[in-house]
Parts: sequence; C-alpha cells; structure tokens
Amino acid sequence: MRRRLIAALLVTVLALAAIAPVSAGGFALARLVSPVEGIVVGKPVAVELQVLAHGVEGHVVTTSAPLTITARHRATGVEVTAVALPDAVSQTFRASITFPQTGEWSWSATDGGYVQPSPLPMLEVLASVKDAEQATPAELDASMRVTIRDGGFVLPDEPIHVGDTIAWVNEGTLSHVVMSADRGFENVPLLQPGETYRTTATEAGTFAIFCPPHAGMVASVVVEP
Ligand SMILES: [Cu+2]
Repeated sequence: MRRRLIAALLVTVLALAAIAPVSAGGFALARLVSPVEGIVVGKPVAVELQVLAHGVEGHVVTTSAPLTITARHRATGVEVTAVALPDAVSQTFRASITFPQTGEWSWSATDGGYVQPSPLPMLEVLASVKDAEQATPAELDASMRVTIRDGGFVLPDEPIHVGDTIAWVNEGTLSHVVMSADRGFENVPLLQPGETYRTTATEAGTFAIFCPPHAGMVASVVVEP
C-alpha cells in the first residue's frame, strides 16, 4: 500500500517537473546556428540548432530535452523527422537529416513543451551537388509587406497574388515567428525586432497564420490566383 502511494507521489512530482518551464511563464524558440545550404537528395545533412529564451538574441539556453525536427515536403506532404540532441559544451542541438525528395521543404523544431514550435527557413533540396553550386540566393524586391507587431499582424491593403514576394517586417519589441497550419504557406523563422524575412506566395488560398508563443497573434492571409 505504502509503495503504491510513493509511486503515485513520484508520478505526480515527475508530471509537475515536466510542465515546470511552461508554468513558470517561460518559453523558448529554436533557430539555426548557420544556414543549411547545398542540400542534396539522399545525402545526410548536419543541422545545428540553438535555443533562445523568449527568442531573444543572446539569451542562449541549454535544456536537456532533445528537439524533434519535422520537415514536410511541400508538394507531396511527405514528412521526415529527426531528433536533435543537446550538447552542453557548444550549447547547441545537433541532428542529421536525410531528405528523400528534391524540392521545397518546410521544417520546424520543438521539444513539445518549453521550446515552442519554431519554424526554420525553407529548404531547397537539389538533385545533385552540381545544382547546389549553381544555386544562388535570388535578390528579390518585396512587393507585399506584412508588419509584425507584438500583438498581431498588419496585412497589406492590396491583395496578395501567387508569385508575389512577401516581406515580413518585425516592428515589435519582441521576437516572433510566423507559422501556418496549412501546407501551402511558407513559415517565417525567428525574427528579432527590426528584422525582415522574405517569402514567396506559391499557392492560392486562405491561410491561417500564428506565432506559437503569443496566443493573440493570429491572422488569415488570402492569396489570390
Ligand atoms: Cu510572437
């Protein structure tokens, strides 16, 4: 009887410990330590992530829970997952991922609790190394601007069309990410105050967007054909 009680108490304590970071009012966001480029289909690629408390620049935190990386092939919805293990010395999380298909992949990382779902910059997986050498980042002029405020999003007055470049500008005092529950809309990785990130609208539709750590930051983006 006593043993059962102790077991029950232990489970309770462990359950409380598991939710402690969240109940303490904290959250963190993950980002890439350096860009991942020249990814070739079928070849493992090394990924190094960093976790920032509240997403704030310089506030690197080490947590013991591994991060789960989920990558989704945008054209087919095929998913690949990988586990990024913490390294206390470098204060980073490391994983190796192999992408089974060429094309665009959107991906994100989370530990399922303290480290909120954190979108990472979209990846282009190429057929060969030769393609990787030829690929150069396109310098694009933003035609559409979405302003990110601490409480929400200010969408452009003009309609967004397929093919438009969207400039996401963080004018808030906090750092933010933008995720979409829908497959057709590109995520925006961690943006510090003042930073801008550009995406391209590739599919028509209505897309619900949100910033996972900030409950009120939701909007609906319409992309016209
Ligand atoms: Cu936010």
